[in-house]
Amino acid sequence: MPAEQSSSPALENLSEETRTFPPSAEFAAAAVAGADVYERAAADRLGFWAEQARTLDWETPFTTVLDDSAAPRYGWFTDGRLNAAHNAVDRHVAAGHGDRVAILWEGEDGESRRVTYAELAQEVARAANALTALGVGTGDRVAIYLPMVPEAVVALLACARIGAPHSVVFGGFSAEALHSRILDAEATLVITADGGYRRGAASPLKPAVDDALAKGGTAVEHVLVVRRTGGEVEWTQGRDVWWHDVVPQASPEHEPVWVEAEHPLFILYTSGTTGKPKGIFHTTGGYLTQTSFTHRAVFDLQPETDVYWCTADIGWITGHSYVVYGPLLNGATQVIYEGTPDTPHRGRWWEIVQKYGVTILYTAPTAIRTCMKWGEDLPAGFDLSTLRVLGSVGEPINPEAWMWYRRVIGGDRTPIVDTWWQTETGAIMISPLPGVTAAKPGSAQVPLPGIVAEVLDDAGAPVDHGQGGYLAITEPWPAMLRGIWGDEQRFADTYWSRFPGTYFAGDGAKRDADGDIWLLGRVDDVMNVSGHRLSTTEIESALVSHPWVAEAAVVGAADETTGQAVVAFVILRGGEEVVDRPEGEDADERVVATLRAHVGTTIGPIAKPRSILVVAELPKTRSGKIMRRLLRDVAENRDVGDVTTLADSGVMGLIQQGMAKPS
Ligand code: 6R9
Repeated sequence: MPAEQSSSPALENLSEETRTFPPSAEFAAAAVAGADVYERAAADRLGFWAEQARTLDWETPFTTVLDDSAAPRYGWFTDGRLNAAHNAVDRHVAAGHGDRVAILWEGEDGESRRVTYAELAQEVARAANALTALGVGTGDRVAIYLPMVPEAVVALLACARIGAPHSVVFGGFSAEALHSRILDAEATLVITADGGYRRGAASPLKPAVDDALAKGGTAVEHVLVVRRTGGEVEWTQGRDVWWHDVVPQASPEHEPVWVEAEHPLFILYTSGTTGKPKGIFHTTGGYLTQTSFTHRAVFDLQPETDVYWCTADIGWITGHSYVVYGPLLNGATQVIYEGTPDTPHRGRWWEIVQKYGVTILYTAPTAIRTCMKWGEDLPAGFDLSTLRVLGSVGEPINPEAWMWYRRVIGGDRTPIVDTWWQTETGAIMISPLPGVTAAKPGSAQVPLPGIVAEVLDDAGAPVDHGQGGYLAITEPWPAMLRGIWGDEQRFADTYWSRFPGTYFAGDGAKRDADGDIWLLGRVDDVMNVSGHRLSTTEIESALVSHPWVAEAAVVGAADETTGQAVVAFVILRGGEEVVDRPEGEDADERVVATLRAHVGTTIGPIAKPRSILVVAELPKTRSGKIMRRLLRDVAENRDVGDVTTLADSGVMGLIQQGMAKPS
């Protein structure tokens, strides 16, 4: 098993976990996923996916299910044609559900809006016409940099409606990160807002777009700006256009552009093991098939009665698949909340659950652990009795957090689905099914029907029960990534070379005595902070880009709340050429504050290290490789293990003394 896994939070409880929670008879009897679903999928896997695909509307029905002639660039439902926005919205209006509420939007400042499917259909059609008028054609890329407002959903669907792949950039990313993503995707339009509300204040977004475009080199012709906060914005005549000046005026009639199933739907950038983020790209037919099926089956969705709430931002894959596409494809009613959980008070989420009668809640372990820290009195002050299914995503959920979630939020009655998947997989892959699976705290348990996953040893052989190894997906699946935008070789190298012909996810995993799968965290240099993927290399590059820094090493250290936290070790430059560096008593502290801020502006606030330690040397092997394993030991206050491979074994002593200093 990879050495990296020793610090995984899930490991500690692994051996003892024997608690299981079988579904109640009542829940099981009404469950959306019937008890025979695994059997049916196993008996005819491709037939099962074809059946799921046929729950969508196809302008041209498909006859091919899987095309593996160009593996690993697999194709699904290749000769069919469809449109994502038509399936997510218009179809429900045509079926007589136009009055059903699609979005219950809650602004952080207390403003709220309700959008029905009929209204959403009109908005999307108008926005699609407006995009076309701004020169966006089928196949052109559109960058989206928006807060969590209904227009974000409209923007994604308007792009999908005209077959223009969207590339959403999380609003917490910096101008520099936005610039590199706009360049890589060669986007011609950016959709943004003046700002959004976060932590009780208006937080501007438009200046980052202005700064990104000022860096030059982009193909952007227009910036479409939603007014949310009413804050002052700089305006570039001829380039910038207000949303409210062009969308409401556009015609609500729009014929969707029917695209081939393999037409690109979106690009979404995610951290890889090198500094350069990867543009993961997804296509239409397979992605929609699996997001709609999983959203239905994993959350036991009853569209007529459920009120669903996924707390993810649209800037992440969870927001794409389980705020935009999955729920809307299924005609669900969902809550979208703009702000932070502690504004204006720490009970805000539970107040929202009570206000809207939320029945299904999907969130991340880091949020659950934060609520645990705030205490159970807070949720106890609200009526949470409508909740009937709870979901978790983004990182391993330790059994204690799982138990707390079930007991305090779920009233000791709700099933919990711990869903494992990735930006690359597009949709949920491993998860219990509520009403079918007896849940086990801390384990994602079993591949979904139609998915084939294995835990492999170093040689690529499946491990025995009770053993650990690497998680691999051994058969293609409909929502799989189709590549890394503009870099076919990196696609092949990153995912298909560790075990030739098999998808390697980058996660360590273990099978327990029952054969259930436990996820153990990344085995590469990718950290998982509050469920967000960050690359050690990318943050190291950001630190080294500061003129005071000579060298940097970054590790993900276990953190009670955020899962992992970024801890950086830096060596400062010496010599005369270093200007403006603080000196004297608290020099290190001031250096650290400057460097943290620098990472914030280079990548985004989420990447700011929890701590930065100024050191004289870094532990290196004789071949010059930084030994991050040792730094992680230090960051996690563990005894440093074997240091014999170090070029200079005295280095660790010095670093540990530095760490012990009060900061
Ligand atoms: C959906 C999403 C993917 C990485 C993945 C893994 C970790 C996600 C998990 C989980 C344990 C779960 N991960 N879900 N680990 N249990 N239920 O988070 O996508 O941002 O691409 O991250 O997150 O390490 O490889 P993404």
